[in-house]
Amino acid sequence: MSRLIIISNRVSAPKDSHAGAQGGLAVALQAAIREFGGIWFGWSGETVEEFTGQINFQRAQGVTTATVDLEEQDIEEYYNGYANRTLWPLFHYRIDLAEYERGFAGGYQRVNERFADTLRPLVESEDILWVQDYHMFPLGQCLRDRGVKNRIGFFLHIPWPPRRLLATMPEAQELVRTMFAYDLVGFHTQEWLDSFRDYATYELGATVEGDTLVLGERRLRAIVAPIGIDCKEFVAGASTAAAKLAYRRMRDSAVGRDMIVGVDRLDYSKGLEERFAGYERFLAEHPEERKEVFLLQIAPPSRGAVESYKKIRTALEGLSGRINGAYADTDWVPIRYVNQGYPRDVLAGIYRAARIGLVTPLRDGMNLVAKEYVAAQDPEDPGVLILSRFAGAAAQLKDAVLVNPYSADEVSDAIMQALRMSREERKARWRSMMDNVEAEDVVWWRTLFTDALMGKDTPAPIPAHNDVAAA
Ligand code: ADQ
Repeated sequence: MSRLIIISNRVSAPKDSHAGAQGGLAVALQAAIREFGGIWFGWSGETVEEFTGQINFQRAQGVTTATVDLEEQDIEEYYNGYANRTLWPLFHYRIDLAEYERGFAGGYQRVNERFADTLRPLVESEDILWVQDYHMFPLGQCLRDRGVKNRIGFFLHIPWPPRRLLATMPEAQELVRTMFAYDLVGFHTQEWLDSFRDYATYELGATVEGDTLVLGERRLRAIVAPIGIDCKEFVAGASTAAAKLAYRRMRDSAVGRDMIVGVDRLDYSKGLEERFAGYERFLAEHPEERKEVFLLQIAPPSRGAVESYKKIRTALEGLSGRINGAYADTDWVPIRYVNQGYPRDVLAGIYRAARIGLVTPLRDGMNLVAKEYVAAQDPEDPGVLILSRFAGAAAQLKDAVLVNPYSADEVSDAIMQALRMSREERKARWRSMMDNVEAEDVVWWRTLFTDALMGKDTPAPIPAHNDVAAA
C-alpha cells in the first residue's frame, strides 16, 4: 500500500496532553498518516546558523514527523517575507498591503528547493505526496526537477484571488505554471477554484477538460474540498468539565446579558476593525439594548514580526478603548477584548455560552471558528451564527445570518435580528448548519482529497461559469 507523505510549513506531532489541545486539522492529518503509514515533513520552527538539511525524525503515537531547521535569512525572506507579506495579503485581496520584493521571492524559491533536496531521499516509489498551503506552491515542481514521479497533490487553505489581482504579482505566471507539476489541486470553494482556472486559462492558455486543466504535457485535476472540523471531538469537548466550567463562568459574568463572541487570530483578514465598527453602530442605533449585550472578542496575536500585524494590534487596542470610553458605565463594559489563546474545550464552553457568534472576516479561505461555534451549541437553545458572506464557510452554512462585513449597518442589523430571533427559528437554522458540520467533517475532507489523489473517485466536472472554458 502507498505511504502518505504530508508536507507543510509547520508540523504538529501528536501530543499526550488532554483531548482537544490540538486543532482538528493536525489531528486529521496525523490520523491519515497513521492509516497509510508515512511521514509529516516541514520546518521545525527553529533557526540554525547555516542550513545543513539535517532531519530531525520523531515518532509519537504512530506518527513519524521529519523536520528541518532554517536559517534566519530563510525565515525573513520565505516566511515573514514572501509567505506573510506578499502571498497572504494578495490572496486575501489586499494588494495595498502586498509587498513585491525580489529578495522575498528568491528566498521563497530557495527554501522550497531546500525542502525538496531534503525530502527527496525519503520518497519511495509508491508514496503519494500531499503538499499543504501557500508556503509551498513551487515544491511540487522542485520535486519533479529532482526526478520525483509520484502522485503529488496540493491543497490551498486560503482563498485564490481574482485574476486581475493576482496579475499584480511579478512572479504570478511562473507560480501558477509550477502548479502544473501537481496531479491534483484542491480548494475550499468553487469560487476560489473558478479564479484559479480563470488565471490558468487566460494568462497561461491552459485548456479545460472536465475537472482537469491541461497545459502542454501536464494535466492538473482541480477539485473543491471544503475543510471541516473534527465535529465528534468538538462536541465531546463541549461537555468536559473544563468546558462546563468555562460556560458557567461566562454565564455568571454575563449577569443575564446576551454575550456576542468573536474568536480570531489577530489578522487584518478577519475584519476585526470593521466588526468593532458594526458593533458600535449597533450600540449607537439601539440605546435600549446597550446594557443588554456585550461583545467578547478573543484575538491571540500572530505574525508579530510583520509590520501590518503590529499596526492592526495597535488599531484594535485604540478602537476598543475608544468604544468602551464612549459607552461604558460603572456596571457595564461593551467590549471585552482579550489577546490570549485558550484550550479547545474552554473555547467550546465559551462558544456555548454566547447567544451570537460573530464571524465576519473580510476574506477567509474557510473559517473553522464558524463551524466550531455551531458544533458547540446546545441543540435545545442554540445561539445564532452571524457569518461573513466572504468566508468560504458561507458556501456551506447557508442558514447563518449572512452579512457583508464591510457594512456597519448590515452587521448592526444582523445583531438585532439575532437577538430577536425566536427559539424555533434558531433551532431550525442550527439544525441545518449542524447537519453540514457533522456530515462534511475533517475526516470527510481528508478522505475526499486522498481518494481523489489516488484516483479512486469521479467528482462531477467543474461547472462552466463563464466563457473562459470555451475560449
Ligand atoms: P486560520 O486563518 O487560522 O486558518 P480558522 O479557520 O478560523 O483560521 O482557524 C483558526 C483556528 O484557531 C480555530 O480552530 C480556532 O479555534 C483556533 N483559535 C483561534 N483563536 C483561538 C484562541 N484564542 N484560543 C485557542 N484557539 C484559537 C487558515 C485559513 C482558514 C481555514 C483554515 C483551515 O485562513 O480560512 O479555514 O486555515 O483550512
